[in-house]
Amino acid sequence: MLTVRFRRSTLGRMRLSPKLGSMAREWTGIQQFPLATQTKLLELLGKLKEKERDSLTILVMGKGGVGKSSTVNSILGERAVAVSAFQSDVPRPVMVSRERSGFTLNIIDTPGIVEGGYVNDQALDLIKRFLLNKTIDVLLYVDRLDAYRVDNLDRQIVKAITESFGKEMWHKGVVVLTHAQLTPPDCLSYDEFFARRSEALLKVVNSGVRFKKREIKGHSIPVVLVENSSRCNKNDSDEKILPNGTAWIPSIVETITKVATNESKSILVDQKLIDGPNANDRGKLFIPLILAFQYFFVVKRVQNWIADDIKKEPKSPWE
Ligand SMILES: Nc1nc2c(ncn2[C@@H]2O[C@H](COP(=O)(O)OP(=O)(O)OP(=O)(O)O)[C@@H](O)[C@H]2O)c(=O)[nH]1
Ligand SMILES: [Mg+2]
Repeated sequence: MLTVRFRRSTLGRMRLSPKLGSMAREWTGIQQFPLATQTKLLELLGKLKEKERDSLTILVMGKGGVGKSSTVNSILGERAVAVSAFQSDVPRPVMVSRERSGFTLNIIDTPGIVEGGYVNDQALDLIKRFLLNKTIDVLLYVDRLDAYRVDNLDRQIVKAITESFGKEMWHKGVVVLTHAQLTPPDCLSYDEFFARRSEALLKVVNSGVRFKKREIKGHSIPVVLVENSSRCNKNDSDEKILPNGTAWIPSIVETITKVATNESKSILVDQKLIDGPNANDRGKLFIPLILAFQYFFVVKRVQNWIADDIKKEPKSPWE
């Protein structure tokens, strides 16, 4: 493995990640977690290494302000990316790389692709260019748990992600719901509320991706809960827990490792993928149809008119 060491005082301990050619700082944030969480995370990293995975690249996408950057920071255990309650000034993607015992974790945080009720094509283009030639192992599609409605805009975002990176990206997808420390409305139990919110959102995701029923049955997208607030409740081991008692950091990391190692291939974002399927051949499928249309509606009609004209023409006396 290519290893470049720098003086700790200036850059911290960094390694050159061979896959992405980027610098990875030592993942010190992991030590900020309570011991129980650290143990579970190291166990999961061990499982990945058993499967000969020495790196993971996670792409984080979603609407503006839903908690994408906060989730990145929570998983890393440090304030690696900027969090803001208000729209950031220079929205651009950022990749954070951390290294731990030969394992590199890359997380790509992106700006919200929906602002003011529209899918922001400029933000999407920027993300596409940033991802060029990177391989994505997991897509975290982030939204909030404490939203009671889904609408066409949700479908539009999913459609935009699918059009940019292909349907297969969703086989590497995890739906993440932030603001998970809530008291459900209408006397619903927490688990009931979570189930209903996930069902509604997954329905929109599946229709935005245009998954067929068979595809949904064979491969449902997992939904995980996140509470980024520092006021998140904790268990006896000091781990941040959800209202249903689950320690959510080990839980989201476990889901991420499962999806990263599922039967679907990771997604290489190359120019061909960005241009869309057969960009040059687009429309070729319609050529026979257009020719048939021309034959029956143009050529045939003109021929009939000529035949009619010939019939109508007064016969010459010498015929
Ligand atoms: N209570 C609570 N607040 C959260 C949670 N996640 C994020 N926030 C807050 O929501 C605001 C937006 O969070 P960000 O993490 O910056 O959201 P983002 O999706 O990265 O936003 P953009 O990058 O601007 O699209 C901040 O004020 C966060 O503190 C959460 O799980 N619970
Ligand atoms: Mg952000």
